[in-house]
Parts: sequence; structure tokens; C-alpha cells
Amino acid sequence: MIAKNRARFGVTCLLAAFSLFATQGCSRSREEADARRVADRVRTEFLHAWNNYERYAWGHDALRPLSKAPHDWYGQSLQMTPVDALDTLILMKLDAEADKAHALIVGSLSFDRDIYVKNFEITIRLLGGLLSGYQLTGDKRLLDLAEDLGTRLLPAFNSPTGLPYVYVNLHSGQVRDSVSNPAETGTLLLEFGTLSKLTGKPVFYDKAKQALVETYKRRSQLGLVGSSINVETGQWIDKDSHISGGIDSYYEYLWKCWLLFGDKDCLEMWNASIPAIHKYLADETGSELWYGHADMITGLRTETTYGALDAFFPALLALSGDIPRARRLQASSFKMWNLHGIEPEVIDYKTMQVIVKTYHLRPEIIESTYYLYHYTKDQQYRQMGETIFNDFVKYCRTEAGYTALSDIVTKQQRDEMESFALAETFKYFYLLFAPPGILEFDKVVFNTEAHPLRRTW
Ligand code: DMJ
Repeated sequence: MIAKNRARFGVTCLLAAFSLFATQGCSRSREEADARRVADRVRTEFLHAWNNYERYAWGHDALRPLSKAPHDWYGQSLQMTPVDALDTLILMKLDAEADKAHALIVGSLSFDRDIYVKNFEITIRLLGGLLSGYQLTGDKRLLDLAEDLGTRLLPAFNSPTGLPYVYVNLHSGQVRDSVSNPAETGTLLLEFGTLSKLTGKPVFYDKAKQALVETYKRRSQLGLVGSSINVETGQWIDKDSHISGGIDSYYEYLWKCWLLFGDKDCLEMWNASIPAIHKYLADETGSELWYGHADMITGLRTETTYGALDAFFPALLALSGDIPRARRLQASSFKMWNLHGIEPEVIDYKTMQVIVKTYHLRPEIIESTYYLYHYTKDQQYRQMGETIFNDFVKYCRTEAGYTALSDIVTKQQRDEMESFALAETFKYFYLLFAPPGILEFDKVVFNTEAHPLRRTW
């Protein structure tokens, strides 16, 4: 009798376990099916932006979506949008569009031009885009273009300190503008380093690494860096320290250069820098975590502001293993997003007043959502991503593509579709909902413009 009861109990348990397993399996496959539907919507909306670029601005740097007209940064095109968007087209398997962009680039892009270009922007968008394009297609012509571009950018590093000038002329190699910032001096090594590894020419790695190290060497005794620096004297011009635009990706590259190249100096610089951020910039406000500004010498709080650009930091925290802080800061970014249904460029997190009202189609908040989902598999991040995507479509979609907002309170649009909307914002939205096989997250390191770089050496 006892044996019979025990057997029946065993069968019941098995059935219960099976049905729990089946329920979990069912809800997981429903979640995945829902995610695929959002991925399809993202792909359709990306195509809306891309098709209108093709229609009104083909071959130019960017589309002005309200005036339906092309825009070139320097009066002549460096094909910013097609180069920046190429890997997104490939990852989304938009084969015809990718082939057409690829053919345009290898058929007509040339860098022998008498124009001063911004070393940082050209490096992260064009050099990064060409290198990831090369790694995804295997077309050596893309690597040749990258090498030509990298060689033309090299004179930027010819300052007394090795910190790069802001602008360099692609034809003459002349340089100009000596006041730069840590993001622009320290966000070059992933691209220049990859170029060295793929061409076997160490000069690119060496110059960009020196620029990163020279930036780091000038940190204060507290371990903080400032907002602007003279590349000829190496003196700080502005000692305001933060993780926002102008500094942000300097920290990102300390960690990512360790990941991509296994460069121990980068790891050491990261380890020596990150505690100062948590000590002087982090701000516990009630139960919330924010990161504000402080003087790099005294460590005293200067501003309680945070914004769309700072929202990259949860991704970097997650990537470097600090999930608890990443989760808390992401909750703050999402609170900022929900304040007006779309995020402002800058807020005061103590008063929740909007300080700068623009929205430039920035990717950082969705980049962090994607990283957090990847590491935690917590569905709240996909739900968060869907909310952000719905708002993004609601306010930024226009007849001819996607457009920035000049005022996130009134939702007034402005005539601007930056190439990073296609390189980063749509790519991170897509990856958050796409099947895992689309991209092997752990085998790539994204540059700061979302171009996945692969350690093939
Ligand atoms: C991009 O060009 C890069 O992500 C850069 O690091 C910061 N600004 C834009 C996106 O907001």
C-alpha cells in the first residue's frame, strides 16, 4: 500500500514537474515569438529610414528628413551614412540594400580630398564602419579604404604631446584646433589598433595608444579627467569631470581595448580610473543612482546633471561585470526617458527639470538596454526596449525617414537624421529582439559607433 502511494506520488510529481517545465517552455517561446515581431517592426522602420536616404540623399553624407534634401558635412561627401549603416544592413539581412551600399562605397569613395575633417568622428564612423564592413564581407577593398583613411588621419597625432589635434586635412596632412577632450583623444585605439592588426602595420596602434595613455597620465590625484585639454601643452582647460559627452567613450575604450586586444595597460588604466568615478561622480539620490559632475582636482560636486549621452554607462558597467550598478543606473535612465515620453539631452536629476530639450536619435539608452538584457535575460529589459521603440516611432518618424527633436516637451521636430541613428540606434533596437544567432555577442567588441569588431588575429 505504502509502495503504491509512493509510486502514485512519484507520478504526480513527475507530471507536475513536466507541466511546470512545459508552461515555462511555452511562455519562453511566446516571449521569443513576441520578440521576433518587434525585431520585424524594427527592421521595417529601419528600411523606412534607409529607403528615404536612398531616395533623397543617395551618395551623400546624410539625409535631411524634413526638407528631403542631402547634407554633406564638409561640402563634399565622405558617404557617412552608407559606411556607417553597412553592417546594420548586413546584420538585418537586407541583402539587396547592403550590396548596393557596398558597391557605392568601393566604387566611388575616395579620401584624397582637400578638406579638414574631425579626427574623432571620422575614426569612429568611417574607419570603424569600413573595418567592420571588411570583417563581415571579406572584401579587401574595404580594408584598403580603411588603410588609406587611417594613413591620412595619422598626422593628427603630430603634436608635442602625441594627443591628436581635432582636425586634419585629408590631402595635405595639415592640422588645426589644439583644444580637445578625453573622448576625442582617447576613443581611437579600437579602430586604429584593429587597422594595425589587419594590415600588420604597428604605427596605427602605437599612435592611438600613446594618445590614450597621454590622456590617462594627465588625470588628477583623485583619478579624474577634465572636460577639455590643450594637445600642445597637455594642460587642462576645463577641469569639470563627468561621464557625459566629451569624456564618455574614453572610459569605454579603456575597458574595450583590454577586451579586444588583451592589452594589460588598458586594464590597469581602467582599474585605476573606475573607482574615482564611483567615488566622486556617483550620486545616491534617495534610492536612485545617478552620475553627476565634479571638479577633477577637489572632487567637489559641480553639477547634478545627467543626459542622453551618459546613458551609455550601464552598458559599460554590465560589460565590465558590474550588473547591480548597471541595473540601478538603467532604471534612472528610463525614468529620464519617461519624464516626457522621450529623453532630453540633459536633465537636472535632483529637480527632474529639463536643461537641454533636444533629442538627436541617440542610441545610448537602448545600447544599455540591450547589454542588460544580454547579461540578465530579464524580460523587463525587452519590455523597456519596446516602450522606448514605440515612443521613438511615435515622435521621430516622419514621411521621409526619422528625425531628431528640437524640443522633447512639445515634440517639435528638427531636420536631422545623424548617421548614428542607422549605425547604432536601429542596430541596438534590432539586436535586443533578434534571435541570438544574428551576432555572437561574446565574440565581438562594439566600437563606440556600434561597429562590431572581431578578434581575428
Ligand atoms: C555617436 O557618434 C557615438 O556613440 C559617440 O560615442 C557619442 N555620440 C554619438 C551617439 O550619440
